[in-house]
Amino acid sequence: MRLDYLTIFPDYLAPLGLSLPGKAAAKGLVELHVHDLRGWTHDRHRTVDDTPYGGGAGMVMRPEPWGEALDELLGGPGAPGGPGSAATVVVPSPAGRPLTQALARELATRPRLVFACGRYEGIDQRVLDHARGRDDVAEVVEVSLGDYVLNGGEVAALAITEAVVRLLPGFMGNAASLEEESHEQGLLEYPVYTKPASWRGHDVPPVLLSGNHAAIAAWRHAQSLERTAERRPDLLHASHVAGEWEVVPAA
Ligand code: 6GU
Repeated sequence: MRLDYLTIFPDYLAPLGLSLPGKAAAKGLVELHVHDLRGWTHDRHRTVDDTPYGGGAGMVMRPEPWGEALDELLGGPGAPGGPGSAATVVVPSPAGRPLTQALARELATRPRLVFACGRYEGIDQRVLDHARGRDDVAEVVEVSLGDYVLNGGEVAALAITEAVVRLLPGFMGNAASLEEESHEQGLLEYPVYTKPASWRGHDVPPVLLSGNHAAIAAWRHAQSLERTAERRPDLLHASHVAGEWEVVPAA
C-alpha cells in the first residue's frame, strides 16, 4: 500500500517514521510520502488560504495548490502503483464519516491512500468535487475521528493511518490478537491481567488461574458484554445478548 500525505505542516507527520507505520515501511508493507502543500504555490508568500465567499469567520484553503498537488501525485503515465490502483483520497474532517473498525478494514483493502490534510475552516469544496470526477481517483472519503473539533487533519491522518496499517496482511505477528481486541467483534474488550497474581491487595480473578479454557472464554465474553452494556450500550445488538441474559448486569 502506498500512503501520501498533503499538508502545510509536514513536521506534524514526522511520527509516521516511528512506531507502527515505520515498522510497516521497514517490512515493505507500506510506502510513505509526506508532501508540503506549499510546494504547489507560486506566489512569494506561498499562500494557501483566503477569506470565505459569503463571509464569515476564518479562512478557507484555496483550490489551486490542492488541484496541482493532486495532478502531480495522481494520474499521468508515471503514476505510482500502475493500472488498476486508482487512489482513495481521504479527507479528515469533523463533517466526515465516523472512523470505525469497519471503515479501517475497508481502507486497508485499498492500494493507495492520499490524505488531504486541511487547516483553517476547511478546503474549498470544489477540490473534493473535482477529485471525485477524476478517473485516477477511485473515491473521495471524508473521515471524522469523532464529535469534537481539531485544528487540522494531521492528527486525524495519523490516527487513521495507525488503524489501517496494523490491519495489513503480514503486519501483525499474531492474527488472533487482532480478532480478540475491542471492536473487532463489535464489543469492548474484556479486562486483562498478568503477573503477579496478587498486587497491592488486588487479586487476579481466580477463573483466569483455573486452567479451564472454556470457563475462561465464557468469563471473558461475559465481561465484554457487561462492559459494553455499561459503557457503550449503543454498540449492543440483540445478537450479542441472545442466550446471555444471565450475564447482563442489573442496572
Ligand atoms: Cl478528521 N478533522 C478535524 N479538523 N477535526 C476533527 C476531525 C477531523 N475529527 C474530529 N474532529
